[in-house]
Amino acid sequence: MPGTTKPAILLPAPVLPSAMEALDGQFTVYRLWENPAREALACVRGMAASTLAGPVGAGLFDQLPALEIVANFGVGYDNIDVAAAAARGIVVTNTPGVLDEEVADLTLGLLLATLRRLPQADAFVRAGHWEAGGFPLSPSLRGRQIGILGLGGIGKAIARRLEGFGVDIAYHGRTRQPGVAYRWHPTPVALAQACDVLIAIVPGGQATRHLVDGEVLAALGPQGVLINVARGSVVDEAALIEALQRGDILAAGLDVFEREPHVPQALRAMDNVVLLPHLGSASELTRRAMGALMVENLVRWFATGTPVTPVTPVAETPFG
Ligand code: NAP
Ligand code: 8YV
Repeated sequence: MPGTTKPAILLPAPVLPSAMEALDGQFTVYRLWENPAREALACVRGMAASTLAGPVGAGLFDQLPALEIVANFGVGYDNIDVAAAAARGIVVTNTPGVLDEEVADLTLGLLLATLRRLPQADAFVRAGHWEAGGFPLSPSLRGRQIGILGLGGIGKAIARRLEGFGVDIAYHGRTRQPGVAYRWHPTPVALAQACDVLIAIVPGGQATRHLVDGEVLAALGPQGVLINVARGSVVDEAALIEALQRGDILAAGLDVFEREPHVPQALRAMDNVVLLPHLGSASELTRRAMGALMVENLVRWFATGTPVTPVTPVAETPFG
């Protein structure tokens, strides 16, 4: 909503220093961890959220009667109850696009690391085992059929890279996309049946919870590799552990987990998985770009009433 005084915003948790600096320059910033007074919260009109800061929903909205906008640090916004926000006329924004290439780079790195067993090979050299003999031959990317579960901004950036690797690409989304040459499969199971690498890059939330379940993993088959760079909630982690233990699939590369930062001991003990601590967008360059877009959404909202990248409709008459 346009205004002349410095709007008050709330930070539930610390953000990137560059974003913090920008926010401090533009707004009166209340830091939740410094326990601001209830009267201060009553005048909060904006909020900077992130998956790292915990869920944002009705409970918090009830304490912030003047809230107009929640600007998320991240393209995924399953940390925010968008229905509760919309019901109150609160706009939610995210950071799409600026991280597509970075997350796609990481995904290809994770795929190759998983197939060619790069972390295991690194550990082998460090442990001095090379002196005693060569590292065992690995599985290969050659000749594989890749299934992308969620051919959105990031999925397409992954597919562009995979084209350069000369592998077959197919995808599943709720609808077949016009003008896309890759083969579409109507269900995750059908995609998994047609592929031996499945890359999950759909949004998180209830609609995609356990989209990759035991049935999908069984369909992927004993040479199958699962790469999850979406959200932990998208994969049934217990079913995945069983599938890996039974040899229903060959290996997995996981950037995200159901209860981050907790990673089940069963996964940590396995030799056929590569585990990353949610690194998809985590380069200095890309995190700065995400922070700048998050701040720009807040700035534009308060200056013009039109944020840059809203995920919920902007109300005609903003709340507050
Ligand atoms: P996007 O452009 O919105 O693309 C999402 C894709 O998922 C769309 O193609 C959509 O196709 C498909 N989809 C949505 N709901 C689906 C459902 N219920 N079943 C099947 N397909 C569904 O999003 P994006 O920018 O590519 O990001 C995707 C997600 O990646 C984010 O939401 C986030 O959770 C995750 N992510 C992870 C990291 C990381 O660090 N690991 C970094 C960035 C993003 P249809 O609409 O046709 O179904
Ligand atoms: C970040 C992400 O890890 O954009 C997303 O959806 O998962 C990642 O880029 C996350 O946003 C950090 O809060």
